Amino acid sequence: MPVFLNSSDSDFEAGFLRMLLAKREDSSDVNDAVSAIIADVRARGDQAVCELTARFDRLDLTPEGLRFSADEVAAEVAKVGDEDRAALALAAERIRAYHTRQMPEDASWTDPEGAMLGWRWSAVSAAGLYVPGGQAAYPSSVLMNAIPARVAGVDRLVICVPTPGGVVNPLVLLAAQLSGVDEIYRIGGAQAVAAMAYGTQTIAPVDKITGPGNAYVAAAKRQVFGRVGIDMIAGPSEVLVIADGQQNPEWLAWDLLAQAEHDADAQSILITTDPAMARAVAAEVERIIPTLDRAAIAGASWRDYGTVIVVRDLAEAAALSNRIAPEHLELCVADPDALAAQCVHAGAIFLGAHTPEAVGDYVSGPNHVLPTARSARFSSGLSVLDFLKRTTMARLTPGALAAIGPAAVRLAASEGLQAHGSSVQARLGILNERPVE
Ligand code: HSO
Ligand code: ZN
Repeated sequence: MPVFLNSSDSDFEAGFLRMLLAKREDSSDVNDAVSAIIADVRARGDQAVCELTARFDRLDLTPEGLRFSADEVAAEVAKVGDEDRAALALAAERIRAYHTRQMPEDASWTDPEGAMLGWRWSAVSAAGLYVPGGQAAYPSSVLMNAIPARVAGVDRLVICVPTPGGVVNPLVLLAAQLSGVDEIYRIGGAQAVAAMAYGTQTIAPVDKITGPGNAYVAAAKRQVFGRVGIDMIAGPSEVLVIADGQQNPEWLAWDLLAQAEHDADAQSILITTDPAMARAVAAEVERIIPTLDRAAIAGASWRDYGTVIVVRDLAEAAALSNRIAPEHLELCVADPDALAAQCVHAGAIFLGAHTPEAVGDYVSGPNHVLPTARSARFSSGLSVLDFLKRTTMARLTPGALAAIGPAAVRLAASEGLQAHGSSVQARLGILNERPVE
């Protein structure tokens, strides 16, 4: 049974906290197995990667066969029908347009002392994208990871996708092609993460690794962090739908189930000001579940983590939403803009009854890699910024050095760092011999 709460009940806070703090992921400890795999790939390179791929993916590869050749990619991509191709192309175009707008600007200015100051953005040189195999291989996620990297200006973009038993998803390869990926390797698991982080004889190392994966991939990303950058470690997906009494209950039920069908650990929450709406949506959810292809998954998610909360007004809904800090927030109310202004901790907000979250998963343009497990309190979804870094810049004129240098000399003395002081003082001494312009 999903949880039903009413904010007017005296035990509401206890029930809400139980829901909020429930742990949805059993964190299986795979750290030791993963460090052994990483050590093996570091020591033996391609040979280790090939052996691990034979063991875990039942696929015998030679080092030369690790990478998809251009002909192999072309042959797979040719299997994609026109409608799928057009849909993926539309998605790619919209995601590219959105992320292009995200590019930050360099800055520089001259302050009153004459110091030119600023910063400059530049892309990481090489990025590696992990794509899960099998059922979790989402072509849309390839676009969502690869396009921001390309837009940011990454020179070399690599994908690793396991192909258990040799089975490939042609749409994944098409998505890679549409995003401008340079190299695609048919490897997965911790061994793929290790190969991208440390490099092998045939796979050059990258600087940043992004993308979702199972417990082994997540543990491997954590372990190679520092050697390379990583994006977030994503947990099970969540949606919070806030609705007034004027919504179509069936639409809202579909929205809740769109999240639930991802994963038995996914969580769908409805907050509404109208008790009748709460009952109607819950009834629709129960009616639809048995009809779903993924009835078992969606049913388990709804049963274990589904939550329906009735509140007195939308201000209360916003306050609860800020405590939940949902990955996805749908505002199905008459004035979504006014409500959005109050909802400050959310990965992505979907405004109004005609903006289902599913449209954001694919084609609206913003990224669908978003902070889960309440991490929207302090972090954001994937963006071009994840593939950029900022270098600060300063250039002083002699006059500027004369104006601010003495304070540096003073601070260097107080920290007992003689050469620091002298490197400034030496310049100031020469300046003092002739008038500063
Ligand atoms: N809702 C998922 C992303 C996704 N949905 C991919 C469908 N395909 C996490 O934001
Ligand atoms: Zn989704």
